[in-house]
Amino acid sequence: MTHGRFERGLFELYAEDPIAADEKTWGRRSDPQTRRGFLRSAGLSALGAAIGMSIPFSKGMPAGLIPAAFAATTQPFQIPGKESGLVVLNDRPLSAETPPHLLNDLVTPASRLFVRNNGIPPLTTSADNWKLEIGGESVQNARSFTITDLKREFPTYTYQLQLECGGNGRAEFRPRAPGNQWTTGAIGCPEWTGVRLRDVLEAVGLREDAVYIGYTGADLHPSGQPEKVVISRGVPIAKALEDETLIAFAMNGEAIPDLHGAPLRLVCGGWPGSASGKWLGRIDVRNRVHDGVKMTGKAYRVPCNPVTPGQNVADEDMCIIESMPVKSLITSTPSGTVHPRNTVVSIGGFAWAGDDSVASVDLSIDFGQTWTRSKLSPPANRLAWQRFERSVRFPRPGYYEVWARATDERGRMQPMLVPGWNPKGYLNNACHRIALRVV
Ligand SMILES: Nc1nc2c(c(=O)[nH]1)N[C@H]1C(S)=C(S)[C@@H](COP(=O)(O)O)O[C@H]1N2
Ligand SMILES: [Mo]
Repeated sequence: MTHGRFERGLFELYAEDPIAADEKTWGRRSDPQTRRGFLRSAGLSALGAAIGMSIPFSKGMPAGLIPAAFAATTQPFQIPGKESGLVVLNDRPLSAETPPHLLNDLVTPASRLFVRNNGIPPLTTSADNWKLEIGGESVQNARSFTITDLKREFPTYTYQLQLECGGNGRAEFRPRAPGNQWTTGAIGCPEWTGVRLRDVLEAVGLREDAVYIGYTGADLHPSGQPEKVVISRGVPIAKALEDETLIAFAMNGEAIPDLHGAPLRLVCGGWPGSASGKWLGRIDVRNRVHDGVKMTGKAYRVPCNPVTPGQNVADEDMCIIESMPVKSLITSTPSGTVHPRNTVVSIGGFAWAGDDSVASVDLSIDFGQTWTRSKLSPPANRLAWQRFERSVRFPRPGYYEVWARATDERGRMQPMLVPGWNPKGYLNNACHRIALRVV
C-alpha cells in the first residue's frame, strides 16, 4: 500500500493483527481523544483504497469496527452429508459452521446445520436396540425405554427449534477466548419430531425435590477412554417440563443424521446448544443442580457480574447460561456482493431471542446513523427463529455495510459492539454486518 503512512495492506494487517490495523485506521486505542468515531483522513484513504471505492457514509463509521469487507472467506472442505461451503473449525473433534448465506432456508436442512462435537460419535447409532434410561435420585420409578416404547406410549410432537452454540461469535472477543473460533454460523433452526420430555418424566414420576435434569450421551471421550464422559449437561426442571422440550427421533421429517445425535437426542430450544444432548442414552433427574462434565467450573458459564476484559474470574463467580440473548443474521445476501446503481436489494434473514420472541428487526445502511424497520414474520411456534425482510435502496455508488439489529419482546436490543467479555467467549450477540458494493 502506497498511501500515507501505510506501508502494508490493510487486508494483510487486519488478518494478522486487527488491533494494530484498527489503530492505524482510527487512531490509538489508548488515546480516547483521537477516537471520537471518525476515520483519520489517512485511514479513510487507506480503507477506500483497500476496498477499491469510496465510502458514502464514512462520516458515520464508528471507531473500533473492522470493516465487514475484511471478513474471512470460506474454505473448501467436504464433510459427509454437508455442503462444501461449511467451514471446518476443528476436525478432532469435528466442529464446522455455516456461512450466513447458506442459512437462508426457513427450516435449516441437515446439509447446512453446523456441527459441534466434543468427542467421537458412537460407532453404532441403530435405532433398533437403542435404550434410553431414566433414573437419578429424584425419580420415582427408574425405567428404560426403547424408541418403539417412546413412540407407542407417548404422543408425538413436531416443533421448529433453534439450536445455537453458546460460543457462537466467540472469534470476535479480545482478548481472544479459547475454544472453537465460531464467527456467526453456529446456529440453525431445523424441525424436530419426538416425544415431550415432560410426558416421559410424568410417566416415571418426579419426586418433590427434583430440581434439574442431566443427560448422558453415547459418544466417546477424545482420549478414547471408555469410562470418561464427554459432556453431561442439563436444564432446570421448569425448562425440562416445557411443551417444546423434546426427546427427538427425527429432524426435518427424517431419522436424525449421525452427526446430529442419531437415533435420539434431547432438544432444549433457545438455550445453549450444549443443553441439547446428542446420542441420548440416559437422563437423570437430580435433586441438585446437575454436576456432570461441562456443567461445572467455567464451562457454559459467564461471570455473574460484568468483568474487565482479560480478567481472571473465580469459578464460584461464574453463572450457568440459560436462555440465549436476542440476535439476528442477514442470510439473503452474502457479504461482498456487487449491485448496479438504482437497483433495490432485498435484504432478509432471521432473528431469534432464546426463550422469548423477537419484537422487531431494524436495518441500517449508514453505519447505524439511521434505521428502518423490516417486515418481521411470527415464529412457526415458540422457540423458532423469525424471518425478516426489507427492500433497500442505496443512494449512490460506493461501499456500504448493511447492519441488522433485533429487539426482543422485553425491549432488549442487540449491541453494536461485542458485549460483555467473558473468559470462555460465550453470548456474543453483536449486530451482524455485511459489506455490499454499488457500482
Ligand atoms: N452427546 C453430546 N451431545 C452434545 C454435544 C456433544 O459433543 N456430545 N455437543 C453439544 C454442543 S456444545 C452443541 S452446540 C450441540 C451441537 O449440535 P449439532 O452438532 O447437532 O449442531 O450439541 C450438544 N450436544
Ligand atoms: Mo456448543
